[in-house]
Amino acid sequence: LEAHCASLKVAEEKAVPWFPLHISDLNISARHTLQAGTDIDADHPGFNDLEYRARRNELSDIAANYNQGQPLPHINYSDLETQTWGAVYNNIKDTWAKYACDEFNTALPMLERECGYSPTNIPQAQDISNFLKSRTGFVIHPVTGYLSPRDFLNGLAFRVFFCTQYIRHHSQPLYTPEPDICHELMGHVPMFADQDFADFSHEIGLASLGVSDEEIERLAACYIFSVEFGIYMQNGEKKAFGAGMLSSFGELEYACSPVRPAGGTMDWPEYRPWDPFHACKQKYPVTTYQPVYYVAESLSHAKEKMREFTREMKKPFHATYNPTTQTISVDRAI
Ligand code: HBI
Ligand code: FE
Repeated sequence: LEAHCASLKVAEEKAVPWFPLHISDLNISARHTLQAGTDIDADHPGFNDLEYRARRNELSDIAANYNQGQPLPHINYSDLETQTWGAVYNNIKDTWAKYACDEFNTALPMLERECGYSPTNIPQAQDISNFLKSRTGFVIHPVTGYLSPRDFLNGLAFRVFFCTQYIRHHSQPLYTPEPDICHELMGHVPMFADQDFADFSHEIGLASLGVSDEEIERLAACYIFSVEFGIYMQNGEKKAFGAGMLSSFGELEYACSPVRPAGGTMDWPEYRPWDPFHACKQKYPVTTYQPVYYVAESLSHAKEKMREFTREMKKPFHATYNPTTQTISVDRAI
């Protein structure tokens, strides 16, 4: 611990931004929430619902008291919460069969079998974490809400997925202004069960440690156009691997359908070949469908391209992760 504190002190003196060195440091990252579950805005569908807000506070407290390595808190979801989950699940499941990538559709039946994924049950974080750990080494750490891009990406370096536990408001089951359990469990979790995807995410995480705010911004854009909105070509057809689409029936159809819905007014988005050097500068809206998607050739191709990008980033050091000791090592004094 002393050595750890000393190196952090040196890091501060040389103006390398703070970053976690041991997995337990993620307790600090997790508590840096930008938007805690408790401070939802006036335009949030649950803003005037006191019962909903009390529930959010309750789940926030549970996440805020969690420490890395402890058993994950079991949440007793109410019937209303489970119905909201079911509305999202039933709305999207047929579209997964059509437009989700193979890796997603391979993981889904395993999650149904081993973790209780179904329209009538919200799966528990501990079951998912055990499952992912055995497949790709990823584990779940509960958070109260949206983290800064830096804190969020830093977690990936330890193969930790910061995951919210609350659910969107029941009045608008197909809409959420923030990440919620439907987005995390339906969008992200199945992809973390794939080795190439897990390695891809880990790569972004390692590249995020100790870099400047400008580099974080570039990396976060790459993350958005891959982990959140990535597409790749599978046998000549567009398939989604991004969680933003995999948890939204509307955007999944919009981004991957080979035709526009009859009589609809939807324009085509623009499709560009996956190139992190380009995607890192691309702006993205947060409240509408994406006007631009980057399309990779495969997950391993997406990963190779990402590696070229992270190799050329301005980094204070090269970081590696030792899963046995759960520590980060850097290749020179900082
Ligand atoms: N925080 N809790 C949480 N969940 C996310 O999915 C998330 C985040 N912070 C940033 C983020 N995602 C990304 O959009 C990038 O900015 C890294
Ligand atoms: Fe997400």
